[in-house]
Amino acid sequence: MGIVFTRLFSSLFGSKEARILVLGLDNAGKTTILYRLQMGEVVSTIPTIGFNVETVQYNNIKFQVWDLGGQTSIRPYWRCYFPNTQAIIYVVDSSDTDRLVVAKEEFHAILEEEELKGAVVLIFANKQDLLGALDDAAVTEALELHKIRNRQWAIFKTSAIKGEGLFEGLEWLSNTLKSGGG
Ligand SMILES: Nc1nc2c(ncn2[C@@H]2O[C@H](COP(=O)(O)OP(=O)(O)OP(=O)(O)O)[C@@H](O)[C@H]2O)c(=O)[nH]1
Ligand SMILES: [Mg+2]
Repeated sequence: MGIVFTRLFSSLFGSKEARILVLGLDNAGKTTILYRLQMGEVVSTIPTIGFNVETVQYNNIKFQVWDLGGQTSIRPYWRCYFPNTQAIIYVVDSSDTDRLVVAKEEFHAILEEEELKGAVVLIFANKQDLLGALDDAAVTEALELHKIRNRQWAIFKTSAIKGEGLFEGLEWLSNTLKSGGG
């Protein structure tokens, strides 16, 4: 009843809510991205043990953004957050070429998850400001994004430090979610 009412209310007033998970290996820049989106500032971060959650309003969508810790030992807990997720933002450190294989494996494991079947996927090729960072085409190749089936996805080059590319990604996400994806 509560949910039905909320949906009706949202559709009348044109605003929508979306639950977004931000995933990726440790040090990818997830927490930096969350606070850049939420406050428009670079905050100094420490590795996340557990999660941060903030609301980001954009384009008439209220994004509830869950930023989960990416260390190897805490990745198994990601799945506790999977139910009712409309979108995944998968963050890659584009300069960490040694770990792109691990990033790819974790990414494809996420895509296999039954509970995330309907979620749209936005990939951020982050840390573009660093020398030697791979561009979006190279990250697409490394993550084998061409293997994605039956799902809406997009990749954007970002620098959380410079604040570049993040809102372009949110723009895509809001348009995709409005048109029924997720
Ligand atoms: N140069 C550069 N550094 C970045 C960028 N984004 C994040 N960082 C830095 O990368 C480090 C890790 O960033 P976090 O946001 O804490 O990474 P995380 O993905 O949340 O890591 P976990 O919480 O351990 O999963 C910090 O020193 C950030 O300042 C970026 O776009 N460019
Ligand atoms: Mg973090």
